Amino acid sequence: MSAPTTNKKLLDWVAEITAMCTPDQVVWCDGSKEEYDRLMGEMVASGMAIKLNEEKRPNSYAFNSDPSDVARVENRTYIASVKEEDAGPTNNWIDPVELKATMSELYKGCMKGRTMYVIPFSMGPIGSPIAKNAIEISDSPYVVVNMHIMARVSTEVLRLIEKNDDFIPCLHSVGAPLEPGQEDSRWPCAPIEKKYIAHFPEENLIWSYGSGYGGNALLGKKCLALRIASNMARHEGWMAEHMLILRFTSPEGKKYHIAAAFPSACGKTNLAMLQSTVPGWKVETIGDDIAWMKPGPDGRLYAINPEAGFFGVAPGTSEASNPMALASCARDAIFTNVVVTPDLDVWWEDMGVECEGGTDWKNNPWKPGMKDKDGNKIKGAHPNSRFTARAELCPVICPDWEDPAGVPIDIFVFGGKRTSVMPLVHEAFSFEQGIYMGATASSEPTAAALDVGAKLRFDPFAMTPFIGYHAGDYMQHWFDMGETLGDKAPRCFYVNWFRKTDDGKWLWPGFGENSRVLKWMCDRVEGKVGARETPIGLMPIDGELTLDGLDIPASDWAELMKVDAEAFKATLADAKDYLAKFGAKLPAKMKEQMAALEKRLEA
Ligand code: GTP
Ligand code: SPV
Ligand code: MN
Repeated sequence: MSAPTTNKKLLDWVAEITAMCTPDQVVWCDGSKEEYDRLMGEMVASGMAIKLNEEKRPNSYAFNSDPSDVARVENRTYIASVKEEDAGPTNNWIDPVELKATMSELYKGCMKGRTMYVIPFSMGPIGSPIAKNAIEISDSPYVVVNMHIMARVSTEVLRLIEKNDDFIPCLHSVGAPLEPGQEDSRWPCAPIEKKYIAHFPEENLIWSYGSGYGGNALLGKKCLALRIASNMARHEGWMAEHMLILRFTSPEGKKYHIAAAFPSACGKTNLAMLQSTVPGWKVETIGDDIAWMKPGPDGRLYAINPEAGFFGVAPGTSEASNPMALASCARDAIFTNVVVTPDLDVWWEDMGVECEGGTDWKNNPWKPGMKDKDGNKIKGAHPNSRFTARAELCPVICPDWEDPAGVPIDIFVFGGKRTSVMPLVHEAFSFEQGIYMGATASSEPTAAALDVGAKLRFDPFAMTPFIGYHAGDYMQHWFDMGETLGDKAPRCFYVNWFRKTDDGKWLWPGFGENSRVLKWMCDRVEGKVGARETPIGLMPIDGELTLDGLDIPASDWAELMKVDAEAFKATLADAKDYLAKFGAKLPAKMKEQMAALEKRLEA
């Protein structure tokens, strides 16, 4: 196939990778429906994909990954900056020369027996000033079809590269060469010790080896749009954040734009599409995972969603919890690691419908209630099973979601999953205290990464696994952005939807009911409601966060609104320990905020 570009830089790079990886053939992708259908057809024929029931789930497919390759691998993810200190204490680091040598050895001949796809894509609307052009080279057809949905794959991108000679190179291989005659596995990948998700920030270069799953392999997402972009953003005066973006419109038609940072599998997709239970208020989705934000001509902060689809957590997604996500994957969708039912539809735990059984994510016959030999229930879908859905199919997608100018952010929300201590909502006294809240956010572990341990972890701005440089410099960048924005900076809040009673029940109904909390935030912005001062921040005055129609016992509400000074003193001590490893890079303003909080907790 002749190359559809004359750009020397691109041709040289593709030639270099071809020589290193020695694929059987090279295919330049164009992002067309024909290409999508052809690859899906090939994957159905090879047994990698299952075509779902055309009547129930038009144009949709299911995949099962290898049981070892089911989520991001943070222990195998590297920021290979030239200087170790530039990667900082939250990232794994290997000298870039050494890492390239190691990985080049692995890449040598790694695409033998496979096709190498060259995927031109844009993060952000093609050609818009904030968008980034990139090329992913991958030997996984599964990656190609997912990129079709998650990014803007198009030959238009090649034309732009032709003009401006600028693209971000992203190299990916599943790391499973095929000998002549060797039968391929359903989900080729390499063992964990050979997996590397590598970033070379000085070169804006991404090299990923050995995994075919999610953020490890769809390189536009976490690798480019967060790790590489966060590093570019810091030098260029903007922000790349792990945030959903939504528009919340009042009955009077006033629009508020909210960006919220919660760690992986802590509720971004759900909040981004929530069905408001506050009469007259409605949510429209702009993005569910990543926000790129830049000060606009009026001095406010404008956000775009660089992605084109949702790579959403399947389990727990139901008509009751997130009907808009279900509608988004009603057709044209890809499902990974869910149950496939005998009538060729999909199912997962807490989908809210009965399932008689089917084939589980490990490709075994499965029935609900089945137990393993130790008596533990066998899940049909993996906890990190995902749907890949086109954003434009979301019934509440905001009409302005692709506006290259973005939307002006009024409110930042930080949070995490805490079953104890952290109240339902509190507001920062100032933007700088808001930064402190974001920087010391903590969360209990989820299934979105394989290897984060079982304990509560600090997860600044939900960005721990995604900051492409030193986390101390990253915090300083937040303070610098605060200075730039001045009194136009968004108001900052901290929420926790995940408080539990001692016997393990949710204290707060969550999901659509979270709109009550968003409404309170907007009322605060408008100065319509007051607030109660507590040592940690400003909290709702009883009766001003509407609970009409909810059946929440007064004792539960008191628990949700409680500020336990002793518990917060303990958290502060933990935060101090955690931040100590930032050394001289810990911003002075963080220390000021810590001292002020300590004083308020003592008073
Ligand atoms: P990533 O895609 O990994 O970044 O995750 P995310 O932050 O988008 O998380 P998502 O919205 O997919 O939610 C993850 C899990 O949290 C799902 O199982 C949801 O059902 C559950 N969840 C989301 N919102 C709420 C809530 O308000 N209350 C409770 N109890 N659970 C929630
Ligand atoms: C996350 O883990 O935050 C995700 C899923 O959004 S992945 O694309 O695998 O990173
Ligand atoms: Mn995410």
